[in-house]
Amino acid sequence: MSDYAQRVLDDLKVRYAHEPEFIQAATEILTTLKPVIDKNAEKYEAAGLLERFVEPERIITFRVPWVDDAGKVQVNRGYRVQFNSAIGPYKGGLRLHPSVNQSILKFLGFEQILKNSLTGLPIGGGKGGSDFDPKGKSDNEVMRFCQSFMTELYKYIGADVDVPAGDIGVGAREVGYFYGQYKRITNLYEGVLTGKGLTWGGSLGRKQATGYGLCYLTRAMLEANGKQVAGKTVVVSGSGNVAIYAAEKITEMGGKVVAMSDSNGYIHDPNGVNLDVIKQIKEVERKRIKEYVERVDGATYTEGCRGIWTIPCQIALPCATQNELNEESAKALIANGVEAVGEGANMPSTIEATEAFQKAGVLFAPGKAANAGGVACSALEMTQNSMRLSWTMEEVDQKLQGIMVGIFNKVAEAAAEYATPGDYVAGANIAGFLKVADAMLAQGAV
Ligand code: NDP
Ligand code: 2IT
Repeated sequence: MSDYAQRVLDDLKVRYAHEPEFIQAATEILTTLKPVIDKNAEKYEAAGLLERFVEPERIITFRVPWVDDAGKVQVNRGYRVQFNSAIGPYKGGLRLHPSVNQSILKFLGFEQILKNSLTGLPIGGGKGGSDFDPKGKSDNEVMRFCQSFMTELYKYIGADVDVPAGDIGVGAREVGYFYGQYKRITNLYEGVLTGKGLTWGGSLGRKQATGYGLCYLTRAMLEANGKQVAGKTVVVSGSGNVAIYAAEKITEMGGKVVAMSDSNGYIHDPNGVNLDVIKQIKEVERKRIKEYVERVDGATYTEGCRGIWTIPCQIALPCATQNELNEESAKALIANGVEAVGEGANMPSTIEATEAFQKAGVLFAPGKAANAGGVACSALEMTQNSMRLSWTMEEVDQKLQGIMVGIFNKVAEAAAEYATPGDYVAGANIAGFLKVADAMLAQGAV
């Protein structure tokens, strides 16, 4: 690694030793940026560019009190990490999951800066959320939590300031409650959130965009390497928003999805997963994936998530959460002949797993490139809100396909120019970084 990047990373590791996910993301990013940092070391160092790049512009943390159905007051912690606004207003999702803390939101916000840059659209990087667990809560409890969360967050966001969206635990229902409360407090009907419902400013295609985009990019990667999706066996982890629409599109492309999971376990259906059943269980009934085997003959359920990676497949699409795929899982996939990995989740592969894939010659599309379709479509929603019109599904999908293929090309070119051809991890970090670095330098020491 360049001396400059190494020093910044060493310093970061001491200062934020208690933030392992953030350090993991920063280590991967700073290590792979070496060629561009070496090339511009003097200029970057004089401008304190990396020291600024790794430090969020602002972190807001706040108390979220809400009343449960029994009349008791509960308290959660709320956060918004406004990481970088060099190329546009802060943009990124809100996560509701008991594991949420500052380290996880800083890693997600940091990744988001580069991801948003790769889309080619004018959006900066941010992320937020709370350690609130929506599981097992009534609709009214979720609404009261969301209203309380927004009663604090509204002060810091706006259509041209910071535009949150969904992530784990936040879908159309939660975005609706957030939006209603924002509008009520500010009296503004503006595109302050994306992933809105179709009757109140949402974009067609946003629900599908992350999963579909993942498949468009994975297909582009396969084709650039003389391979194809059709006829391949596919394993998709997770069964949430990203996983469901990744499974839908990859099936449409001729792949056969044989396994999906949730945080309790995974189902294996050698006949090909029936997505209508998955959607009914997960989107409509909000139940556990093990229900699937009660409804579909020939499928089996196994407790625990990691075992899903022992199922033979040629395409693996991890779409659940960070670090869900470790070195042991990577080795199992490689031994079973995996050809391509497309990360639908953010940082689902550990650094060791990523290295194992790359060493074995597996085509590997990192999350910040592969799952950028969601935020790209969010930016299209922002555009439609500003123009006060809505595009058709076909228009949005066309644009999404163009953006994903464009991202793959940018990433492949940056890999070939600065790193190693086919190293899409380095390519994504470098291509994303150069645009942000340029903007930061032009805007002075801010
Ligand atoms: P959802 O909440 O819709 O689904 C999450 C899925 O992952 C569920 O199946 C969930 O299982 C599983 N999961 C969550 N946490 C864990 C865990 N700790 N261990 C095992 N499984 C877990 O979220 P999304 O589909 O929106 O998000 C999935 C991933 O994609 C995340 O990494 C997110 O950051 C990323 N992403 C999302 C985008 C979007 O537009 N929504 C855009 C880009 C990336 P269970 O139901 O049991 O909790
Ligand atoms: O990780 C992500 O890119 C998202 N959760 C989507 C963010 C967005 O603003 O649409």
